[in-house]
Formats: sequence, structure tokens, C-alpha cells
Amino acid sequence: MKDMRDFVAACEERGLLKRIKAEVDWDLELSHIAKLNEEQSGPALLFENVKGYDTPVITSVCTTVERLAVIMGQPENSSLGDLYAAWAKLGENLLPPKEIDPADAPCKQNKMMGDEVDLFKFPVPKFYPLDGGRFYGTAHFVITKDPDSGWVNLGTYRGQLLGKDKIGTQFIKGKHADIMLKKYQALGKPMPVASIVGCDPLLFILGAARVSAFVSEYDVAGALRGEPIEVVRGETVDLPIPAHAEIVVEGEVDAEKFMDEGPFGEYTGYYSGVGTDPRNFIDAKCVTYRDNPIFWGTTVGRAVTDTHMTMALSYGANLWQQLLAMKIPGLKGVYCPPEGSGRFLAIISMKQMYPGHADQVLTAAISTEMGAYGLKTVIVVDDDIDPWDIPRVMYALSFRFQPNRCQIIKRGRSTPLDPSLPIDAREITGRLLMDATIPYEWKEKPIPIELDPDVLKRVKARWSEFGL
Ligand SMILES: Cc1cc2nc3c(=O)[nH]c(=O)nc-3n(C[C@H](O)[C@H](O)[C@H](O)COP(=O)(O)O)c2cc1C
Ligand SMILES: [Mn+2]
Repeated sequence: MKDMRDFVAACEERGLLKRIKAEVDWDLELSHIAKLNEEQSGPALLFENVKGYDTPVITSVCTTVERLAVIMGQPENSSLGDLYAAWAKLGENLLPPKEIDPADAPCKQNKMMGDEVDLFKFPVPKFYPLDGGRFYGTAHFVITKDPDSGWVNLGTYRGQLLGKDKIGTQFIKGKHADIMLKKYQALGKPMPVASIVGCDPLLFILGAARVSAFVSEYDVAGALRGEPIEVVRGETVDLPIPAHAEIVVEGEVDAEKFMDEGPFGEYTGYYSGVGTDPRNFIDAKCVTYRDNPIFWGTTVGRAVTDTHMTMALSYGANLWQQLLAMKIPGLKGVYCPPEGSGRFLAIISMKQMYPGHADQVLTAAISTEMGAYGLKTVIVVDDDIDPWDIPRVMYALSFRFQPNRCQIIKRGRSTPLDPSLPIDAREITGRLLMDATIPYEWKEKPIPIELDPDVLKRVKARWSEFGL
């Protein structure tokens, strides 16, 4: 899969996409249709008739595990756990992108330069009534380059449409674009950036993944695809751009310049703040786009819908890969429930082999790149329980868990979006480590109740006799 058009074709072939021909307004209507559709795990939607625009909008791309499997090129009946396993396995063989001739790059088919740049040309949706405006960047990512090492980062950070050539940014502290921006600031230079809308959906999922610092999401994408991602130089920025992107905005972010941005109805189901905040923004200098481009948006808001499924894959797969990389024995599986947006809560199953092993796994989870940012609660269960089997996890939390054995970490890196913290004190969170295993070191373990195998066989053979 090279681009959004391959995804559309793959979904149409499998009956996983619906074209909406009726006229739909970008102002709330489109997002509300997508949201309702996603709450029913409906198909990907291609809105072909957006009021006042020729450009279609695609939504609900990542909403179901089936479509996530299609994007990853895995069997359609894969579970999230299967996708985590495939990601961890394939993701190890990093493969850098390959630069192609701009003449062969569809993303260069059309161009607006300088004063011609007009982002209102695209059907940018407004998602929720109290949002600060239209959000150009939801299913997008921002490409930046580290001025010291040349490391190229892809990161998904929301982007509000603030003017015909202005996109707001919200680079949360410590995110890779934020780290890079501070370096450019120290050099007294603005940071060159490119925002990408519409491409191989895997690149967006990687933009929203907890890939470690100094590793390019491009190289991970190459590993997962088994072939290098085709890129092309920007027109005005020295950055590698996905050659098959639908819409590319090139520009710069100046750490010393601000515009009012927000609020936005976030994936937590709450607003990110109480009003607008001054934030840095992309000053767009050039836009290139394909003929008949497709605009792409993802519904954020209350779980579980598109963004939550995206993160359940990206954050969950990263956690599993990063745990495996620590080479701890006995790891069986992990589940990052989409209900927690795949990031606040993780359940890990393991086979215990020595005293303190469960504690090792719990503390390891919150020390991964994913866990050190994303996790608030980690639950570890024995290997007779699948972590995605929530009734069995509830059983373990009832009959194996003991509050006296859980641990609270008082301070950890947080997200300013966590609505469980007061709005002005969200930089630091606590973490809860819950050991729901039977302690390895117990000499006398609880004796499980088994049925008598002979009696079981006998009564099963007589089942119809009992009228059951
Ligand atoms: C739809 C969507 C919107 C997001 N918006 C933001 C945002 O505004 N700011 C932010 O820092 N992270 C946001 N994230 C999460 C980041 O994409 C994620 O933490 C990722 O790891 C950032 O890339 P980086 O690790 O290269 O910095 C968003 C994720 C998704 C799926
Ligand atoms: Mn990164």
C-alpha cells in the first residue's frame, strides 16, 4: 500500500468503505456523521460532496481492527494482539526511505507558492460545537529534522486552521517536534516543517506512535512495509516528503511567534483547555497537492472511535515491541484497551519464573518510551489469562489481586490532556502498578477447583437426556 488511493481500493474490494454522495456540510455535519458511524464500527467514509468544495474528505479509516489489519497488510481476522506481534517482529529491521525523482512524485502535481497559498481551498472540517475553529490537522503528521543529527521525525500534533496560510500547533512538551523546535530557537532560526494530509495510512499511524527519540518513523514504516517509503525533497524545505501524499504544506514554525489556538474536543472526551491559548503555528510558504486530492480527517472526542483505535494500535504495538526489546523472559501478551485510547491503561500477561518477576514487568512497562509517557495504570496477570479477555482480567482483579501488593509511583511524565488532573497541574501524573498474579514465591498456592474428568465425560454423553 503506497497511498490513500490504494487504501480506498483495498477497502472497496472488501466492502469496507462507503462513498457518501449526498451533500454534507464541513461545519459539524461531516464529523457528526463520521462519529455516529464509528460508534457502530461502520465503514470508512468517503464524502464526495462536501458543501462548497470539489475535494472529497475521507474519515473513519482506522476505526476497526479489520481495517487496521488491511493497512498493515495482515490477515483481516487478526486481533489487536496479533497486530502488536506482527509490528514487533517486522519493526526491528529499520529501513530508511528512498528518494525518487520529483517528476515521478504525484504530490508535486499542483503547487501554490507564497501569496497564492490558501488552505481554505480544502474542505477542512469543524468537529465539535465548542471547538475553537476548523481543524486542518487531525489525521495528519508534521515532518521535522533535528538540526544536530539530521534525524527526521514524523509526529501527529493537532493543527487548527488559523488563516489562509497559518496552521496552529500543539507540540506537547518533550514531543519530538518540541525538542527540535527548542534547538532551532537556540540557534535563532525558525524550524522548517511539512504537514502531510492523505498518504499511506501507516505513516499517519506512525506519526501517532511512541517511537523512541533519534529513530525516524520513516525507517519504522519501511520495516513494517518491507520496502522503503518513497520520498521526494520539499520545494522550499529540505525535508523528505512522502511522494504519494495528497496534500503537503511546507512552511516554518518560529518558537518566538504565537497565535491564539484551541480549544479542541480531544480524544479524552473532554476539551483540552478552558479557552484559547497562545501557541506556535506553521507559517505556510508553499502547498503542493495531487490532482483531485483527498482530504483526510479523524474524529477525536469520546472513545471509542477512530482516533482511539489508531492509538490502540500505535501505542499498544510500541509498548509490546519495547517490552520485548528488554528481553524479559515470560512475556505472553499485552492489551491497551481502546476504551482508554490505547494509552492510559495496559494489561500484560506473563509466565512468572522467579520472585519479583511480576514487579519487574510492571516497572519495565512504565520505563518504555510508550509507558513513560502514556501509562497511568498497568495490570499484570498470569499466563492462563489473555490480557484482552476483560472478564478474565476482572476475575484476576477480584481473586488474585491484593491492594497491599500494588504500588503507586508518585511522579511521572503526563499529558496536559488528562482530564483526571486539575487543568493547571497536568504535567506530572501518578502511576498505579497492579499485580493481579498469584505470587510466585508462595509455597502454598490456592488450590484451583477442577471437575472430575470421568464424571464430566459421562454427563456430557447424557446431555440430551437432561433436556438442556
Ligand atoms: C488525532 C491525534 C491527535 C494528536 N494531537 C496531538 C497534539 O496536538 N499534540 C501532541 O503533542 N500529541 C498529539 N497526539 C499524540 C502524538 O501523535 C503522539 O504522542 C506521538 O508520539 C508524537 O510523535 P513524536 O513521538 O515523534 O513526538 C495526537 C495523536 C492523534 C492520533
Ligand atoms: Mn518521533
